[in-house]
Amino acid sequence: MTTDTTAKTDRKTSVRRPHAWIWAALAGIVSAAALLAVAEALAALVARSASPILAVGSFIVDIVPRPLKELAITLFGESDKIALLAGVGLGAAVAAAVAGVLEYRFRFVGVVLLGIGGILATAAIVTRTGAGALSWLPPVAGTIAGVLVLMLAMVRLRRWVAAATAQNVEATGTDRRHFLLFTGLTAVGAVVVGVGARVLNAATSSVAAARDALRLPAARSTVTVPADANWEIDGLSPIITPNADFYRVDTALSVPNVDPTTWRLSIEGMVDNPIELSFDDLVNMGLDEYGVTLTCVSNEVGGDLVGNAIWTGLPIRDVLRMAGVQADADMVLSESVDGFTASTPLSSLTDDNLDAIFAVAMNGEPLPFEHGFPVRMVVPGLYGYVSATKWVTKLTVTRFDKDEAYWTPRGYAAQAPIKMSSRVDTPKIGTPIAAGPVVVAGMAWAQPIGVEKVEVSIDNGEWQQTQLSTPINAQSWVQWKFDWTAEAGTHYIAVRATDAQGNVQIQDQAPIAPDGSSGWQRTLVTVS
Ligand SMILES: Nc1nc2c(c(=O)[nH]1)N[C@H]1C(S)=C(S)[C@@H](COP(=O)(O)O)O[C@H]1N2
Ligand SMILES: [Mo]
Repeated sequence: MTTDTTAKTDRKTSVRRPHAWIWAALAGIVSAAALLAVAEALAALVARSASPILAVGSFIVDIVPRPLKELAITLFGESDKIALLAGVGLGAAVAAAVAGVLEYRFRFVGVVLLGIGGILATAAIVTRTGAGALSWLPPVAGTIAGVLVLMLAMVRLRRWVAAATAQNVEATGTDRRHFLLFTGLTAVGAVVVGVGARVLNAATSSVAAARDALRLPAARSTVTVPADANWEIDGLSPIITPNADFYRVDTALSVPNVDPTTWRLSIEGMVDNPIELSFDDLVNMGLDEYGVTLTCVSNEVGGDLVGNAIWTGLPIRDVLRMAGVQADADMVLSESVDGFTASTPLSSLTDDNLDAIFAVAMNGEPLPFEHGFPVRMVVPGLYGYVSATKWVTKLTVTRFDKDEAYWTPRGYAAQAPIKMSSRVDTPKIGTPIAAGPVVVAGMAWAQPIGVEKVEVSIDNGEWQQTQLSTPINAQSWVQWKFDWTAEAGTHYIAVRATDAQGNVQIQDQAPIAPDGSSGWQRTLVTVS
């Protein structure tokens, strides 16, 4: 009975003090959310590319050292971009929480921190290639909004704490409500406005309509895919990679939106007459089809960063000829709208026997946005990072000793021909197979020479010839298959290719950096 009374009295006179630090951290996060939401909303209205999260993410993409980038790709694979954006978001949330706590403890310190964050985001936005004249506006307005939210939230939090400290029951309740209502409504508003603006920004791109409406002149010549170029074998890659399955590798966090009606290609540098071409100028030079296998330098032996397509386009040498290339040039630096650059040997672009092209269509449809709409380069025999510039807008004719491309200072070779390779597609490692007849099959490529033969070796036994599908051309990969009688147990299947000049695929294992992986794939299969 006595204890009960005491408890009742206690409840009446003691007001619980809020966990001020937690609420301050939350206020910090809500302020950052307000900052981003206002910036996204203004970006959607006045400067589409001025998104703070994307700009900071892109800035990080450009500065992270190679080992970290490789680790990210190993860990997250093709989701590396989403992982990066999530990381940027998490980092921003933690920093904002710290700013909130500091603001509560030391007035204005959090505000200054938030302001610095806003200035950094503004810097990341205005320094990006293609930033418009108004691109500073969204992050600056966002920062002002964020600072206001933080200060207003702090006023309410301090009132709540003061009322609780004074043990004023009524005031504590009111002030708590005011704080929670303010931060809660701001948080909900920020999420609705921010997400809405980003979705709107992405969905209202008029470029999608422009791509749908695009009518390309018919190709003057087409690539004939031989009847037995493609075997349909379970697990074996098709000889033509559908666009939807084609690997994608680039540094772009948001896919560039390039309107073909305003797109221009300029040819400058060591040329007699610098020229500028519109999309119509380019396609009216005449289009033809070319079958070319594209390969990424980041492809490990046995990996899938490789694909084959029929590209519609025109030779780059025809455009270079119009500009008149000067004699002592030896490199072409191609640049995309988002600032990515590739250094391609001039000779690879001017060779009459090698069709380096500006491509405008991929497997019969205008280039997908992810693959470079409206125009990209495709150069047979060179890794993508030194040749296959997507969203290309500028070629600078120059010299290797004068200019360097995006990946060169980041640990990759300035020149990088594709290394011949072969891989096993089926059976897949880890998939148990039944004893008896088994079709072992895969892909091999040796651009631009062509694959002559592919051999397999079972359990380190002698090399045995496989059958090749009829090649589309020397620039395209081929399928190979081998009829194997599998006995129960675990087995190693090794594969190697030989090109039409008699060169055997390099056996020495090399990592992807600096100029592409090498080695013979050896896959382990379990037969039961
Ligand atoms: N603008 C731009 N073009 C680019 C890149 C890039 O990061 N930006 N990456 C290159 C690399 S490394 C490769 S392997 C190919 C991949 O082309 P895909 O994504 O169409 O397969 O594009 C090349 N072109
Ligand atoms: Mo690549």
